[in-house]
Amino acid sequence: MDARSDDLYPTRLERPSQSFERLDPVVHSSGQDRTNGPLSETDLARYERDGFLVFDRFLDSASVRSFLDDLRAYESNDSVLNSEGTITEPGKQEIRSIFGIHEVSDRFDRLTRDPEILAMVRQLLGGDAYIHQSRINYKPGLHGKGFNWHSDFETWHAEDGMPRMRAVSFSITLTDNTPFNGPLMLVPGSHKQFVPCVGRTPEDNYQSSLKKQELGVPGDKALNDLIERHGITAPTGPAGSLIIFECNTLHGSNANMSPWPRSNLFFVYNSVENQLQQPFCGNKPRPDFLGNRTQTEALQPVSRRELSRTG
Ligand code: 6CS
Ligand code: FE
Repeated sequence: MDARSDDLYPTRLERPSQSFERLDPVVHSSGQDRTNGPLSETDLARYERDGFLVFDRFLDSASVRSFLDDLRAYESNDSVLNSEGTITEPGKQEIRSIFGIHEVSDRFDRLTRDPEILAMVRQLLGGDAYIHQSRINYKPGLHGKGFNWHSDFETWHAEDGMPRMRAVSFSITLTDNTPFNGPLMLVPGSHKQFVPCVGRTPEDNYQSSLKKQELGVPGDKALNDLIERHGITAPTGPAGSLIIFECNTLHGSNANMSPWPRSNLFFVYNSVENQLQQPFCGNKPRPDFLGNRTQTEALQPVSRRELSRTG
């Protein structure tokens, strides 16, 4: 397939290709827009350097408990269990992920429009944003499988047509993340390199990749080079912690061999100026629950009153 002239990050190639420096800024705001928000200049400089930030105890334990109660309810909710956005572990019935969770849960929808979170998003993306994708990764005890090393942007560029690196993931841990239950692992500084991946993307790749990702996984040499140079960080901490990671930061996680689940919420903000185009891999667009193309208006913060509403 000939590369498109508008494709700045060619990937899913027939043969290996050198990684190269990203063509987009990490923090897209400047001047007043950069300083005017909850993230300090130290936070922003650390995010630019590492490609992620970690804040313990972002959500209080009562809010975490409400989300966990919702999760437990979903496990016996047939319409959720039978939804296309609900992915089970390979060969098992345990839930691996529920995508589009901000459309299933009011509580979650309100969280995506939390005024403090949206103010951070404005500082990082340099303006208005919408939800590109949301999910809960359950990673149940003893049976939760891992996620191979990958850059989310590589997938969202190839399979969703996301043109530039101007998106960010917010992940909130709903269970303690320990060294034993498969915590998220990130390679600090890896966001600065785009690593083209090899392999043509089959149609409907997502029907297998969400269970076990084979494509969009960098080659061993690239992984070795990046991890030898930058190391691996696995933020562990109490439930309610917030991990903010840039769309191109290399990450993955091990299987959960402990009896304790590692359930995290993820919601991805994309700049309204970075709307999805035709997938660069040449396939038809993925469903909306993976790459939202229909509700792309700028998110407005919820009122404090609405935030405090329980239920
Ligand atoms: O394909 C995707 O969009 C999903 N896959 C992974 C492994 N991370 C990002 C996202 O949830
Ligand atoms: Fe990912």
